[in-house]
Parts: sequence; structure tokens; C-alpha cells
Amino acid sequence: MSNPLDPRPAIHAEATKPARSTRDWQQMDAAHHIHPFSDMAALNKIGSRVITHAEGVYLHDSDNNKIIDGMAGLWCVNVGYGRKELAEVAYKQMLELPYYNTFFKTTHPPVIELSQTLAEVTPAGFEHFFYCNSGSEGNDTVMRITHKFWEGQGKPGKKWFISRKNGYHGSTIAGATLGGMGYMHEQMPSQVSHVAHINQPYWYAEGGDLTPEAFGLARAQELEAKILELGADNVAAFIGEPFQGAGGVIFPASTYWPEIERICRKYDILLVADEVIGGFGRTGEWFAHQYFGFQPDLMTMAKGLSSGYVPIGAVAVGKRVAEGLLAAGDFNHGLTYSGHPVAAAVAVANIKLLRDGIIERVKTDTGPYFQNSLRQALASSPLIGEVQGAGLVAGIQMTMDKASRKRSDDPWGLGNHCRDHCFRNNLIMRATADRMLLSPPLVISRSEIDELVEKAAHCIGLTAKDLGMA
Ligand code: PXG
Repeated sequence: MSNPLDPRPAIHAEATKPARSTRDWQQMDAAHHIHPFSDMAALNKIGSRVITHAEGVYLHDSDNNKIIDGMAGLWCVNVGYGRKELAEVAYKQMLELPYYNTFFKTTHPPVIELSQTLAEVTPAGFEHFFYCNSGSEGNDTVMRITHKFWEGQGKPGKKWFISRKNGYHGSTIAGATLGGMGYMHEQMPSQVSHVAHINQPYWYAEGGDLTPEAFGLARAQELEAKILELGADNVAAFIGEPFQGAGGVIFPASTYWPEIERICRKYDILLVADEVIGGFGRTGEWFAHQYFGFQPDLMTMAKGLSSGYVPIGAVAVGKRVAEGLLAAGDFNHGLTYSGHPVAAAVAVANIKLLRDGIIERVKTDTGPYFQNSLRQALASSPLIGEVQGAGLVAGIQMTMDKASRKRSDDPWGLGNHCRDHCFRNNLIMRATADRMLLSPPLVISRSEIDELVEKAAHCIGLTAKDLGMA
């Protein structure tokens, strides 16, 4: 049996011999493939990097570069690359029952087992789960469940969702409307109705002269103001990521979530935690809301649920909402692949790996080690204003002046500039405006953390040098 903390079975070896040159791949890609969130004309001029295989925390490209993946793919490959256990489970399940639906009074063992497993690893009170294929569909499902719930409670007027600016909840029309990314809204003349946004708890950029704690409280109290503006009888739910992921790994002050929770309870508003990034061990807890110490009514899950090996998302439905929903008659929502047997089987096997020590190690060993190493390595950098994070996720704030927290005139340019250095140094580190983000696979070892931190500090140092700071 392989050691769950040491993912090195090289299952890719025979499967991924480079069949074509990088140039061939790039030309074919440019001719036929539209990439997500990309300016294709600009991208096609330079050509995409072609990732051919991966193991543990390393990616390999078609030019034989070995790249350390500081982002676990797109925040999802929690158990690391090359997990033979997951491949074998998928193979076996495909032979046994590759597909069947869960619509018409039918079910199957993998989806039952997954539901039982999720009831075990989620906090007390979560006993029911609805399945989909992605985080975006999860948040669409959250809206559908919430509306059905309030209708069943005899309060169909409770329709509004309140979310945050610079929050990310997906890229379907519902997900992107809930999200607070202005550049996405601009491209969406159609949005779903009954969604309102309040400001985000991003102290470094928006906190002014307030202490982080006072600012956290003030931003939470915007929820109360918005509820009163809309009327509590019209507000269904508040949704937020426990820490904003794509928005910059923004950790709110300790005052923020207790106040949000207090306000939701006071006005009987459902509290939804979008755990698509924070879930399945990222902070060292199973779910990020446990790190912040609040109790949601619903949770959106995807990414780490299967470590990205197959697409699957889910909504965890807490006791009160589940009881209401189950008593409210037909729930007219579902997807062909809700509870797909292969995805469910892989998710069960993935959660087993996470339970067999991976999350515990993030909490007690590699998480604290990563957080300390990163802070130490960047402490003397003139460019770095703060490092936030917990477990194996971090947001690194760049600033033009530490004392005044002055931001670059072109924050996106600064982040992209640093990311170009990372690219050249075989490091995947994500840029969100002037914050650099790290979220490596949860199986990363101490020596790999040393390499990751050393490379990140080096690339940040090169950026500082380009700015004439060092
Ligand atoms: N909620 C959260 C909190 C997310 O981070 C979604 C929902 C949507 O999940 P799907 O599976 O529909 O993508 C996400 C996704 C980035 C990036 O650049 C982040 C995500 C997706 C794509 C890019 O950081 N998060």
C-alpha cells in the first residue's frame, strides 16, 4: 500500500511520451481552442505553455521544464498529482457502472457512499448533499435550494442574495452575478435578479486609518445596512467565501465573521459559506469556516472534493434548510451528471486520502512551517506590505510604500510583472492585481516548501529590483 503522504507513483511515465513538438501543440491550440479568461489574440501570438504530465507538486511541460506548482492547479489538486489510487478507482467504476442518473427514483452505491462520507467529514448538522459538476453550478444550486426553502416556509418574498464586491462565486450567469468582479459584470448584460453587493473586508487596500478589527466590524455592518435597505422580509441569504480566494487570498479580521453571523441570525437570513477553495483542508481545518469559527446554513463545495481528478461539485445542506426542503414537495432542479458514479467514487477515495493524515499534517506541521517560512523570507523585502494566510494558502501584498500602504498606480501590471518572473523561474504563483497568491498541493513536504518559498522570494526580489527598490 502506498504512503498517503508521499504521492510518487509515476503512472504518467508510459502514457505521456511527447507526441509532438511544442510548436505543433501551440499552433493546433491557437487554431482551435478558446481558453477561459484569456485575450486569445494576444495569447496566440506568444503561444501557451503546454503541460504534459505531473507528479506530487511538480508539473512538466513540453520543453522539459520541471515547474513547482504553487497553486495546486487552480486551487484544487489537494492530494497532489499522480495518485494511482484515484486512477484505479475511476477505472474500476467505469467498468462497473460508468453512468447512471439519480433522477427517477434511482440511486447507486458511489453516490450513497459519498453522501455518507461527507456527512462524516463535514461539521455537525450537515447530513444532506446535492451534487453538480462545478462550483458555479453549486452556487446556482444554492440559490435554487434557498428560494425553494423560503417558499416552503411561507416566505416567498425572501428572494435577495447579498454578496461582496471582489468575491468570486463562479462563471455561470448566476455564479458571476453573485460574484463581485466588475470586469465580469461588464460583459454580462443579462444577470440574475435579486442580487446585491456590499463592500469587501480588504483592510490593506480599503481600511484607511481604521485598525483591521474596527474595519472588519464596519464592513460586516454594511450587511445590516443592506438588509434594512432591502427589507429583512425580502432577503434570503448572505453568501461569502470564508477568505476570498480569487479576489486575493484576503483574510478578514477576527471581528468580521462573528458580526456577519450575528446579523444573519438577527434578521433570519441564511448564511452560505462558499467553500470551493477553502474546503477540504486548505487552512488546516476541513472547512475554512471552521478556521474562522462560524456556522453556515449551506456550503458550496467543489475543487478539493475530488482534488480536481474529475469534475464534481456539491452543496451541503444544514439541518434547518434540509428539513424545510425535504418537506416542501418537488424540487425542480438537477443535472445529467448530478452524483456521477465515477466522480463520486473518486471523491470518496480522495476524501479517504485526506482523512488518512494529509489534513492533519497541514494543521500541525506543514501549514505552520509554510506560514513561518514565507513570512521570514519576505520580512525584509521593501516591496511586501503584508502576508496573510493559514495552513497552505497565502496572499502576499505588494506595496510601493510600507508605511502608508501605498498601492501601485497599475496594480494588475505589477502582479503580472512578478508573475512573468515566476514563469521564467519555473514557479507557478498566481497574481491578483498587486497580491501574489500561493496555494500548493496539501501533500507538499518541508523541503518542497523550502524550494517554493525560496523561489517566491527570489521572484519578488527581482520585481523589487525592477522597481529600483533593492
Ligand atoms: N466559488 C469559489 C469560491 C471559487 O473559487 C467557484 C465558486 C466556481 O467554481 P467552478 O468549478 O465553477 O470554476 C470558484 C472557482 C482563479 C480562479 O483564477 C478561481 C476559480 C476558478 C477559476 C479561476 O483564481 N475559482
